[in-house]
Amino acid sequence: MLRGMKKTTAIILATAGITALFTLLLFIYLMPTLGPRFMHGRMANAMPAHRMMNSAPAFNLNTDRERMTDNGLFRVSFVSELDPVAINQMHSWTLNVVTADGRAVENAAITVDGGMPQHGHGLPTSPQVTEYLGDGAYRVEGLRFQMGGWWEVKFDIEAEGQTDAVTFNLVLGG
Ligand SMILES: [Cu+2]
Repeated sequence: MLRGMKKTTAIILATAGITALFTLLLFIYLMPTLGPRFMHGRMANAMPAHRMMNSAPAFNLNTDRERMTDNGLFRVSFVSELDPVAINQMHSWTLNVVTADGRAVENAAITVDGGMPQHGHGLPTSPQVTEYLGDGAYRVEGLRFQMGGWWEVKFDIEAEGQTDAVTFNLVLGG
């Protein structure tokens, strides 16, 4: 009876130990994926690994400020009122939209989206195109980036009965 209980206890302890070990290993394994999503606010300036990820994307990003839209309909460029773009400052961009052959795109309906792909969060503000300035130029207000690292800013552009999108990459310090 006593020996039986000891054996049961030993089995329970062994099972608990192995479970704990596997949970720990799984946690360590998933940390690079889950960490930034749940803890990046606190970790942003504390963890060297996170800072490294922020400042040096592991692959070459296209950070051109003039790009073709995904389906090649429009050529889009932007000029930031705040240049170089710095964190924690609300500012505006001027977006220029022309057709593939260089003709100004008038009165397009443009929406703005974006975020940090490595952190799984979007923009902290809701930037809007507030004014058509003429000659294919649009005023984008309300841009702000709250931390350094890789940001995407996406524009959906609807004009002349067609829709296309363009994504700009920014790598911000800080
Ligand atoms: Cu972030």
